[in-house]
Amino acid sequence: MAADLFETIGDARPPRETIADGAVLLRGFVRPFEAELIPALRVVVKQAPFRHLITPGGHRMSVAMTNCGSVGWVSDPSGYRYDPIDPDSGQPWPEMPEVLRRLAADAADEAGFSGFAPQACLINRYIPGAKLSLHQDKDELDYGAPIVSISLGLPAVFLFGGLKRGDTPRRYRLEHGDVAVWGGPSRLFYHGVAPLAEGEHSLLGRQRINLTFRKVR
Ligand code: MD3
Ligand code: FE
Repeated sequence: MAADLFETIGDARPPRETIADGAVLLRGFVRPFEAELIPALRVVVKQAPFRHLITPGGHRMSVAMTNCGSVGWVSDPSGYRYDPIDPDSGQPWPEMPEVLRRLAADAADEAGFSGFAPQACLINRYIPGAKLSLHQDKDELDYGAPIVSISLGLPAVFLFGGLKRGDTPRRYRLEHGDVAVWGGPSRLFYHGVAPLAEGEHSLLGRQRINLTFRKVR
């Protein structure tokens, strides 16, 4: 019987799992495309290198960031914003590679959000010890659109809370190739990433890369 397939094989990672209303995990969704994805990322990062942003509170983030697309997310002591210009280069952010745009739209479609057309792709780089504290993503104007995230490289523990900062987060392990789509009621849930464990990934080495695709306006 089809419903028994995972138990029979003993696979604890079903390919599609709804973890909250509007939040869907698509495990391994981009694995078949890693050979196109990683070179496309290298092109972006060469043009707009990773940097450690400063929060409005004056703290240097342990996660290093860059962007591609027509706008990019930036933080500095004056606040958070989406900016069409990379403040480090004074130039527009690199274009969003077609393979990324397509995979994000396909993943959104698979999760029930058709026609997803993101303007921004925020690229986060974690080395062992780096973490992302619990936060909400609310710098976008359209909460009706989902956020699509792609995880590459070392695995991480993703913390998924609720609408209130105090809601105890659930923990999910995100591995290389996993995609998550966060829309509907879960769009404004608090979330974060636990400090990255030490490790070495066969393609990406001692790091985890996370891409988040956002419809900003
Ligand atoms: C749940 N990034 O860049 S991606 C971020 O792994 C961010 O680097 C994390 O949170 C990372 O803002 C998590 C998964 C994610 C992204 C957006 C969400 C989960 C979300 C928005 C609402 C709820
Ligand atoms: Fe976030």
